[in-house]
Amino acid sequence: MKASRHAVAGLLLGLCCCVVAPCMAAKAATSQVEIRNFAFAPNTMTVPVGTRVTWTNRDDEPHVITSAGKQFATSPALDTSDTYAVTFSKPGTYAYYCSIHPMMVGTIIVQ
Ligand SMILES: [Cu+2]
Repeated sequence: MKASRHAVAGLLLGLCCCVVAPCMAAKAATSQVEIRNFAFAPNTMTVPVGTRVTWTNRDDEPHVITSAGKQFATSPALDTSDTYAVTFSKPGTYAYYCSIHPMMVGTIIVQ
């Protein structure tokens, strides 16, 4: 009985490794930027290549994520609690701003 229990436990562990590990390996890194009080937080962020960055608008005003160098597509106007995500697959420095409030600027450094 004891041996078979171990066998079952081993089987379950084996299953977990097979099922979970590839899933985790395939999952890209993610990072969050909050838009709060007319500012991006964090204002400058360094992430590894392949990271999916998600902006979330915590203000009551709409904001638009616009790439300063047209390196990624402009977001739609984000209402409160709306999100916009960009996956950065090439190294570089990605400056962006809010096209409604151009004094709102931020930078994603991908390396
Ligand atoms: Cu704005």
